[in-house]
Amino acid sequence: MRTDHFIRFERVDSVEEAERGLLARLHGELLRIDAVRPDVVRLQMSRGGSFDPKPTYAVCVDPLGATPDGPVAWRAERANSEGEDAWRLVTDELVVTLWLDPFRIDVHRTDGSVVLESVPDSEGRYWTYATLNDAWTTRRRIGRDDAVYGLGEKGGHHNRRGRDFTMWNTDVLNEHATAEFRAGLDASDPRSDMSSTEFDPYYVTIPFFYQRDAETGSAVGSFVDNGYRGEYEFSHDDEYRVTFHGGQWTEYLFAGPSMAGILERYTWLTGRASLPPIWALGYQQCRWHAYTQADVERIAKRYRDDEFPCDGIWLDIDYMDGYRVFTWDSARFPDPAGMLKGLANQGFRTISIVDPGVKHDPGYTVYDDGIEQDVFCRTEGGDTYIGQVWPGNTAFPDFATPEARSWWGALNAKHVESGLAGIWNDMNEPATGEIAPQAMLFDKGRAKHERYHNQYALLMAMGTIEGLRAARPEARTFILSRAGFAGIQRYAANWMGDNQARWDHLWVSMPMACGFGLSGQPFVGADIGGFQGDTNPELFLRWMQMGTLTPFCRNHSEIDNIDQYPWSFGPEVHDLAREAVRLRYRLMPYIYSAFVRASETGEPVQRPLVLDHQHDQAVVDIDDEYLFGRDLLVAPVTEQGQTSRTVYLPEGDWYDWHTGELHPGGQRITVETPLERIPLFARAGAAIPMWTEAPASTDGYRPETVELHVFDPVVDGRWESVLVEDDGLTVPTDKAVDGTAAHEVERLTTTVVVTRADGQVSVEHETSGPGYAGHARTRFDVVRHAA
Ligand code: NBV
Repeated sequence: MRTDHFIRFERVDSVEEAERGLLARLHGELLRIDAVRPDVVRLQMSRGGSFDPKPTYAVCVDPLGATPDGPVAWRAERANSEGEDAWRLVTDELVVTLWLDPFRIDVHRTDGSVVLESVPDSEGRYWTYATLNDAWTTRRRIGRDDAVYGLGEKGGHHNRRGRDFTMWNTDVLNEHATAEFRAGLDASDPRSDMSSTEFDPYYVTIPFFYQRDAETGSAVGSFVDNGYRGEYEFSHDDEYRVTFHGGQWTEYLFAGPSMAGILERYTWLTGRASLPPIWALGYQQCRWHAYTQADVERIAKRYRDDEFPCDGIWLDIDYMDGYRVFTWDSARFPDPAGMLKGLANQGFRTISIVDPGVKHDPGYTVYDDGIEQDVFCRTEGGDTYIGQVWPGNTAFPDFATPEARSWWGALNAKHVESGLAGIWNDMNEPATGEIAPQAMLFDKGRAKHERYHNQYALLMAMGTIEGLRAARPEARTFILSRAGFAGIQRYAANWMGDNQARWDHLWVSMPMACGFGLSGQPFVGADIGGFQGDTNPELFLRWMQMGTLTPFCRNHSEIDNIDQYPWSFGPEVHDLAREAVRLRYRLMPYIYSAFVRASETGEPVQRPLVLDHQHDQAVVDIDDEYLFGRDLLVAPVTEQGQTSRTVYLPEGDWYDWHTGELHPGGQRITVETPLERIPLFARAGAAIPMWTEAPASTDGYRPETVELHVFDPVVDGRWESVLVEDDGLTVPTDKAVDGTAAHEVERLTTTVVVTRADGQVSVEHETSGPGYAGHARTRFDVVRHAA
């Protein structure tokens, strides 16, 4: 490639102090370096001399506004001693060095350790903008053994070091949507194989990652606030490269050194998951199938007859009239409201799919109204963009405009009036079938497709939430989304799309969920049993045993597969699957409390061992086991016929959940994996709150007793566990996404303190809070587990 296609950004012409940092001029562009928090800095480069004030909808606070740490102290310094021609921005925790010639940026912690070290390309360029393909690239140093985590929904191992990734929301199983990526790759590259666990790119884009230093265990973080197509290259020996094809360079750097701290700050910027209704944490029954109303009612009844706990019944695309969104097929569903009421009476919530594609069908009111209100995406020539999805020719709402979002929100609000409890958004990459989406313009034709492609699902969820909240301001909302962008956690849960009924796909759902969790999205789950292809009894059961210990727990499979209900594989599988689901329900107070924490601090529910044990070199690459909440360690069965497996137990002491046996941490042990159970361990010192029995559903379940399972510590120390109880359904506060609460939350918070001093264990618990409507618990039963 000829170098004159690049703007070289060689020299900084001038630097001045600005509101929160430095403002530099170079090559006709502006560069800003702002102190966001003492350990977070923002780097921004203009295009054409001006900054994009809102590159994406990811960031939901004013990054230069009030911070949880109070005012940010900073100063600017001119460094002009020998060999040094630079400006510095110094906070209490960071030193950003802006070198003037050649232009580059390095960032250190105040103790001198490296946060970011720029490296040049072969021609000495540190930061390039390629005019040829409208892309900017930056290169940084990375150690060969450093680990990389995050990037949201990605395939393969959770340590991303050694691989390259593309950021472009993609309908993974659609040959047309993936052809371009596959064509650009060698046939042997697993990223090009649609059934490989390393296929790339996926449905969701989150340009946020951690780099963990192999020598010190310290981590730094980077979030690029850019929705255009991007590439992260971690396959190079000593450097990594970040390229975005369009948009500006707006990057937040996090000094760490703790991954948990980085995640707290990242979720301060992009928001935390809204607290889900408790029923969304129950077991969910889904299947793509042309059901009738009678079929749905029969399935629901079977769950109750079998005393198999279940909270959610899901309706896929065939409930609609000819795939027209917001309609019902009246032949198959003669009385939707009656059906939904009947299901509700048995403690079921019903969730229906809503795709973005609106059938091009003059006479269909949603289409006609969309045309009338001018809320559909246009082509360059100003026509309505038409893609090919389920209904055939399809128009797409222009969610980049507030009008289209409000219009969509109102349609959703009307749709749920029939008694639906939640909305399932599919095909929102957006998937356009055989038609490439690039001709779909946004913002009334003013914005290129590329600017909003990766944000489409986020904007769709924003519109949906707006409508649901307006219709039922007191109710917590529930949306499940396939695609997403940074910040999607504020509005929706994500499932991991169309996986396959294979053991390696069961495995990959672990690192994928952990990648999501580390990237701000705690509410995730894979299709239990596997979506594509026929599952088998053993795979189904093992997947149920794992899936019931993941944040979102839904059985789902593709049309025309064999039946995949719990009762489809004979009584043994049924009963063991029911045991697994019952354990989830008994653990509900623990799971729910973990979600409360996620919504308040960003702390993930399902997470890799490295998050809580960052300095243990042994856990860096472990991704066949995970922590579920703070105190449970899950080691699923990932192979057919497996009768035992090894499990690494990190620091601490661990009780085998099933046998009660105690194992010191910091070692690898081998445990049996009989068909009845998968390895599960509780951390010594933990108090795990449980219901005494598994109800049929969470609906109206208000037990008088909650058990506190205390796992006696074997070394002296103090452990704290927190249980949060509230009604699980209403909005617990009128708090804004920035976390400020306007009044005391209607809930009860119980702190359990387990202490061991001189070999004596004591347990104390204290409950505070105003309580909540419907509260019935009168006692705790402390159940002790000792070695
Ligand atoms: O709506 C049908 C399916 C759905 O069941 C699945 O969960 C989505 O990921 N949908 C994809 C469209 C068809 C895919 C082949």
